[in-house]
Amino acid sequence: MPEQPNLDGAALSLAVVAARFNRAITSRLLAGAEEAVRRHGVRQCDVFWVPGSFELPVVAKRLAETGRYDAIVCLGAVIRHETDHYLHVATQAAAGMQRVALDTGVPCHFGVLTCDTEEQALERSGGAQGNKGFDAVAAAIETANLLLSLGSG
Ligand code: INI
Repeated sequence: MPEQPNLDGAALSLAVVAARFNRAITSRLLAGAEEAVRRHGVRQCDVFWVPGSFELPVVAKRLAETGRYDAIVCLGAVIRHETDHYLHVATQAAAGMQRVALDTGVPCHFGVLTCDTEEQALERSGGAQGNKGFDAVAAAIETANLLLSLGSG
């Protein structure tokens, strides 16, 4: 297998699921994701919104089961507050996405920021630290192309 990633999206259909919670951040992640879709020539990309990051896996699972998508990208922003609520949201979102991928065979990507402060989240959604939405779409394209090249399991 070549070491260089295949980032050609021409054959791929993606779904992006975005959380409305902390929308000021997640809309920036979505802008980054859409930029990656354009830059890599993804054939089709549908966007869906859910209330918060906790709801990302259940919708990702349903989308994966439709058979219409080569990969799912989940976008969210979990920011630490006074209680440990955020910890449960982040942990369950991550575990749920990995479960979607392993249970369905459709890669499901973790474009969810887990930050201490809104400033850190801004830096990672189009600021000094790049855009994790863009990165998640690039990872989705590479993984989907690799899985396609391996054939059905
Ligand atoms: N959802 C997020 O996406 N980010 C958060 O930081 C967050 N915090 O901290 O509460 C959050 N909570 C909502 C959660 O995702 C669910 O929508 C809610 O619990 C209803 O199921």
